[in-house]
Amino acid sequence: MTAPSKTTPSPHKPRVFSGIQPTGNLTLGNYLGAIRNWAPLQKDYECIYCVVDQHALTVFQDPAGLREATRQVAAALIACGIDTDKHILFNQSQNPDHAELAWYFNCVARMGWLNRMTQFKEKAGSNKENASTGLFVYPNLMAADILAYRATHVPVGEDQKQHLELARDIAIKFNNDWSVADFFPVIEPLILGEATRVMSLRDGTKKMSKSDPSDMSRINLTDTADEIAKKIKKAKTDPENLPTDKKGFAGRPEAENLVTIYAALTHQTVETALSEIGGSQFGAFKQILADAAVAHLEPITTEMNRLLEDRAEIDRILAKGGERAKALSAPILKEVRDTLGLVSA
Ligand code: AQP
Repeated sequence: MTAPSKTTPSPHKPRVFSGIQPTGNLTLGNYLGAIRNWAPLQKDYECIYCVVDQHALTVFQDPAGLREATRQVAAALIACGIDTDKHILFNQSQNPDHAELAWYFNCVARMGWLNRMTQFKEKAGSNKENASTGLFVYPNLMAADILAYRATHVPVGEDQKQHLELARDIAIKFNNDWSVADFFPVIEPLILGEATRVMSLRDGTKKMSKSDPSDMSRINLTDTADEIAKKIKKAKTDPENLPTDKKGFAGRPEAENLVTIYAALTHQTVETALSEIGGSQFGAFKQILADAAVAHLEPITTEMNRLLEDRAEIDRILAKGGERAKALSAPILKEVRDTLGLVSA
């Protein structure tokens, strides 16, 4: 977890916001890096969780596939313990305040800031000219998602840290440019757990991603026990046995990734996991890892599938969440318009 800010206490009520894109099957990376940490935060914070379907549109989405993925992600979040009565779960497009605030932030953020975003470079690849402009300004919409609610804490995986720093810069510049100290809070990222950056099963130097063309690169929350076991069995490794301490991971990204996943799934640190499995051959370890992954994920998959039997109920939950989200953001957006000098009723 990143260290809490030592600056003056924020006048804003602690509020959690986080989002996830419905761009395919959720992966073990999404789960260990983000979703698993979301439910426990409900005890101490008011939480707003969002299926960010407008972010997904930054690359082409088949409409039927997008609708289905949105419901699947919502079902996964409920199966992972999000309480939709006490907290808010909705899909982004149900609250147009995000898109409106994102436009204002397009006018606050600087080209140089966005040009530095590594995720854009990775996703646009070598053909930047052909990337959508939405993909370029994605971090501004992400800042708007959070700041439309004046959320103070954002639980994410390591890969989103740079975008959150940009959201902080946008909040600070807005507050300074319009001389409205503390109008937007300075956001704290919450990067929690042992596996903050889960890597591909095929390449330990590449992030596990739901949009990776190879399904063998990731474990999906919808995978069956047999699929999980097969993917782990085929995961890339090296010829050595597992090291007995963390220093032994140098130059062995695949070994580090698999052990980190095992530690996270069994709720222990990498060091304690190594005291159990250090020195083992990959074949034996992979069997232990597959058993741990199946034991952990099977109840979630079963509950997700049960929830998906009633898609109309999922749609109702998302719509109700959207209404509650709008009720929170509407007065903040009104203040934003007034601050900017936009005439409104
Ligand atoms: N490999 C990962 N390890 C740890 N955390 C991860 N997250 C994503 N991948 C990993 C975290 O999951 C949350 C939701 O991510 P997202 O769907 O908004 O977008 P993303 O980060 O771009 O995730 P993907 O899976 O790679 O999606 P695609 O393929 O569509 O781009 C975030 O908190 C993220 O940090």
